Amino acid sequence: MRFDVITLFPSMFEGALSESILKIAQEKGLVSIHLHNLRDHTLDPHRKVDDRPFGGGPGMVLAPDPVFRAYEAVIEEMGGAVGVRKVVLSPQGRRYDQALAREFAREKALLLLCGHYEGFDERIRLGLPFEEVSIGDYVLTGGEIPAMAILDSVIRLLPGVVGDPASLEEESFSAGMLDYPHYTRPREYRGMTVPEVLVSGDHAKILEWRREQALRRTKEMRRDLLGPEGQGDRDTSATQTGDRS
Ligand code: 9D3
Repeated sequence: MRFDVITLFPSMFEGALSESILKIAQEKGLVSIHLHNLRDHTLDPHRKVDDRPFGGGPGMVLAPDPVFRAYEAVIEEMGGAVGVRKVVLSPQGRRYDQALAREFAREKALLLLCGHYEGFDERIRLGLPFEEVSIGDYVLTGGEIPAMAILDSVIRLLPGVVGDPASLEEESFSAGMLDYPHYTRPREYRGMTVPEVLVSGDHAKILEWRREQALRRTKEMRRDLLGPEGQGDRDTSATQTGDRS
């Protein structure tokens, strides 16, 4: 899959892309990631990309011309707009979630546009075919970190990227639930012991325990994930958090 990112800060991506899974996915040739500096698409001799808002007010607005030019140049480099999902990172956007990550992972290519200002000139929204996506209701300084979150979550879903396909399978099986508790050696640590069932060798029992623990945690921390059916009776006695052995 091909990923293109238009940003004022391409170097913000370099660390994230040169480590771990994202690095290996590129080395394996499963993905290619192309960073484009918005400033390279200005005609202005001062390479200016923003300006003061008409009507007054705080902050600067991303001007339309650099964005239209960058969009046209990048789409041309990508061999045309067909099969390219075009996403602008914006606080006003549709909330990003795992379902949207799976949707993006089915595309041939993804073009991400990052802003780093109070806002985009409205003509960008009106004249270019981007869908707006937000990663949640908190204020960041720009779209770069959201774009990295999208790159990471989409790339790990691509076939061959995550070493053991069983982990993706287990993930889709347990979708909409929090994870069960994990333990590794030693069997006792600072007075806290590993639950007996996990070392029992009884795989049916282990499966049952994990399912029950995942449900308990989900009810405790994220009732919303269980949907309207899970909203009913609220059992507060089940709290296990912080308990020792
Ligand atoms: C005062 C109005 N603010 C909108 C909520 C202005 C504003 C704040 C932050 C305008 C741009 C930004 C920069 N943020 C993003 O570009 C952004 C973002 C975010 O801040 N949170 C979650 N997802 C995203 S996607 C892009």
